[in-house]
Amino acid sequence: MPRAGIVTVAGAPNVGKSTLLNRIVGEKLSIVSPKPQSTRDRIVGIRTHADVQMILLDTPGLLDPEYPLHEAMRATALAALREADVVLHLVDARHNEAASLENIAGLRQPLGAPVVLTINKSDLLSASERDRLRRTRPDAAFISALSGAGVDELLDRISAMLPTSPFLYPEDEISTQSVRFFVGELIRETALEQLADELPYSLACEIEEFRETESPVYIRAVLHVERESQKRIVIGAGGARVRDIGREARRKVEAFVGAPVYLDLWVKVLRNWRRNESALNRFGYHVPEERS
Ligand SMILES: Nc1nc2c(ncn2[C@@H]2O[C@H](COP(=O)(O)OP(=O)(O)OP(=O)(O)O)[C@@H](O)[C@H]2O)c(=O)[nH]1
Ligand SMILES: [Mg+2]
Repeated sequence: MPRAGIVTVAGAPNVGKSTLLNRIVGEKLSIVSPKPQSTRDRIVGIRTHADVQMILLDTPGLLDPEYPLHEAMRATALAALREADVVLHLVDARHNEAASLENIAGLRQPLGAPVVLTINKSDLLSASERDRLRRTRPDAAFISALSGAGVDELLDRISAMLPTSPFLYPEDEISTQSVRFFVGELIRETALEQLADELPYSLACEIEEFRETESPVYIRAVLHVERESQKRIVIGAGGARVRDIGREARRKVEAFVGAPVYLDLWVKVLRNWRRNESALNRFGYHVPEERS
């Protein structure tokens, strides 16, 4: 009998959740950044292998909300936890995290799904540190999402935990999100790479137009920032920085859509959008009515 189900990857910011989703699906779907809070949405990745189909949900890192965007991110992560058949609680091998996922997520009730503690970035430990951690956490999975070490064993383990079920999606499907969504994420990722530390939280990318049937594919995108001073930084002297971001983002988008692309990239100020519910909704970030 085939197996199929939802595997939600959750944990603190920056522990490697998105890197793991990309590794498991075998495609660069979810954006990755050395800066925390890069993922803001639930990202769906599908892996069909032999008679097992996993629907992986990458989630925003769990943190105490400081403003409405954080509330939306947290609600998204909690909803993905509620949907899960299996939860991977990802932690960074270098952090001494004893807290349960229920604690980190501030859940009042235990999770319905089984939780596999997954210790990532184990490539950054020495052999002796790894052995010591293995002894203290005998039931944890040890992996490196970056190198792939331990990931096959982890997949075997979670496959056996999924319910018997027919496949939920066609075998060649790798996500349920639109190309347009991923294009916006790739542009935001590129901007994160090229900008200084104070900016990442203030960036949002909106795709205003996407003409897929044209050659080159025409995409008009806007990078929104929160203040005029940030706009000046993103544009750079004589427009140099936004041109660099656009050039690099176009390269990534072309690889993703498999066609030449004309990327028309703009920078605009949407004052304090992270705290503005209608702006958040416009970008697809939904603040829960009832705050948990
Ligand atoms: N050395 C090492 N680095 C890793 C590993 N996995 C992820 N990283 C790095 O850790 C950083 C964060 O990775 P992400 O995948 O963006 O982490 P995340 O948990 O999705 O982060 P948020 O979405 O911001 O919560 C990036 O610089 C990755 O390259 C790993 O196994 N080993
Ligand atoms: Mg992420």
